[in-house]
Amino acid sequence: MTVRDSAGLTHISFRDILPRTSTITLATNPAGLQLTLDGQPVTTPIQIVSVVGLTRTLGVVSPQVVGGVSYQFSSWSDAGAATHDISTPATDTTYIATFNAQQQTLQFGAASYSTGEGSGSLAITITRSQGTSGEVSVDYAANGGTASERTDYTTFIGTVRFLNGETSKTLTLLLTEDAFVDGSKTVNLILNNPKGAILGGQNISTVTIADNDTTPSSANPINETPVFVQQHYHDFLNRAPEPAGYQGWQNILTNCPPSGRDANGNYCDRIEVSSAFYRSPEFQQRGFFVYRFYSSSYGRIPRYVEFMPDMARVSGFQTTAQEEASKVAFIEDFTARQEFKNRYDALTNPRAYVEAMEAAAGVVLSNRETLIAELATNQKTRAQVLRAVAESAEVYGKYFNQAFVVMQYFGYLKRDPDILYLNWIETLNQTGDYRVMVNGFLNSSEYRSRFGQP
Ligand SMILES: [Ca+2]
Ligand SMILES: [Ca+2]
Repeated sequence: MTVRDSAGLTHISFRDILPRTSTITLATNPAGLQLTLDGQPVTTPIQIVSVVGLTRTLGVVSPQVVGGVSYQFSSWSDAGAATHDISTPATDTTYIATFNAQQQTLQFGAASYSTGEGSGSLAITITRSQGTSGEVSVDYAANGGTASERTDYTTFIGTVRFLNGETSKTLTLLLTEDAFVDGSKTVNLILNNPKGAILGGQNISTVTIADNDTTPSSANPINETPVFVQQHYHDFLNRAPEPAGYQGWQNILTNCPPSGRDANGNYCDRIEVSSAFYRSPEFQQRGFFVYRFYSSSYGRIPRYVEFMPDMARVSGFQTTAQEEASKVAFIEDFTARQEFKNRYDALTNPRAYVEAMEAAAGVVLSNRETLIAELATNQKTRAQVLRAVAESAEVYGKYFNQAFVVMQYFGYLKRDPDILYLNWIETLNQTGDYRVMVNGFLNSSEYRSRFGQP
């Protein structure tokens, strides 16, 4: 301040002006969410020293998404509106904004579906609401109803994943054409085990399949070429046929001479077409891919109930990138299962881990030392090493015939193998001739009775 006397002389003196202040603390419940102070975003908790009596504006960011969860503003501890002014109090004061977590919801797109037995397939929708950020997943399955998964539809079980931003996914219920006059059938679908989300109210759905047969018939639909080809897509690739492939296989069968061999002497009959589904790159890279994780980890065949949901994760219409992401997610799930953890979690030594898989699979890996070194130096994760073993030439070669036989049971008969499967493996290993085996399954009354009179 400056002091001036009557003669005009001045004296300048400095004094600190110390206003009265208090500390304002801003916090949220749950902790750590964003708020605004005087219109500027702040991350809580935060403390601000403010002059007593000064007006400050408290506000909220709502909704806000943290860790895939959407948070909605509920209330302030001083009962103010979402955005409201306060006069800085004389004493230190805490203001807490309470938010409600709004979980993402997964449910069926419809409470019921209806279709006809001859329609081949039915699209089932799963929707995501209350937010679309992050990756979430849910298991789905057919669970009861009057329809049978041997004669009316293809085993329907798996996990559906929503990537960041995806709001709906379509599953396909594959339908079986039969000759039975058995009226409408129902399939109850359920969702369970949601991850990163909760189930919506519509977590069950009922499918009604109308019969298309009115007169008992001794003709078996599997004798019809279109039905035969379609059923192979269902049973071996777990998907509906795409038009070009569907027509292509029908043409091969339609044009195949009675001898069963084409002009070049190559087989073109039902046995050959049927076996082509197992030998197809699509099956090899998907169905046989998941199969080999059981070979590599446990040296055992998968059970039907294990194999079908695993195969469903990687099958269907997927781009290369989607298929790769599905495979990575499958491996993550596989290695988190109790059987795998019981067997491998204790084997923290890289050599012990790799050699245990070698022993389980009963192979000698040509790249064993490389895998051990890559695991030891963190160039590969444990899951990636497992995948490398499953994709090794040794495991592929050793289990090709075994999986071929097992898939005869899974694909044609929709069940686990019986003890005879060992004989078939021995025959295949000795002769390399799959035609006798495929012929046997195709013409078995167990297979044919899925569709009509055997
Ligand atoms: Ca029918
Ligand atoms: Ca029918």
